[in-house]
Amino acid sequence: MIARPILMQNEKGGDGENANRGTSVITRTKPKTKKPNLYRVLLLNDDYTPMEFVIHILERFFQKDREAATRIMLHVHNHGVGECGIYTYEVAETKVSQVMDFARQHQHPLQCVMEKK
Ligand code: TYC
Repeated sequence: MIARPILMQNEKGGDGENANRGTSVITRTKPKTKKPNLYRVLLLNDDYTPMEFVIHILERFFQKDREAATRIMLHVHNHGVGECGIYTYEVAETKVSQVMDFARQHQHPLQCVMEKK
């Protein structure tokens, strides 16, 4: 880890009278930024939700074009589960709620879940 200077106090420079008198530089050993925890949002297969509805979900809530949406839907259909996207906790939670609410409104049993990466 690279120690980076973060604060320099009371350094005046110039004629030398005040330069660096009683001052110090402190450094941090940790980077200031932290990687956020990321979560996969997954769709689960079922026997009843229409393929076209799942494609619509992927376009509407996961910004997929028709080709990507169709590919993901078929992956879920053939393998039982598939990834819609990877997001921070709050975004993933919102996507899951939006999908579950929309599916319920249309009386489809589609299931959407999130899992920590
Ligand atoms: N298996 C469904 C069908 O044959 C299609 C489907 C795909 C359902 C993906 C859910 O997450 C899903 N109509």
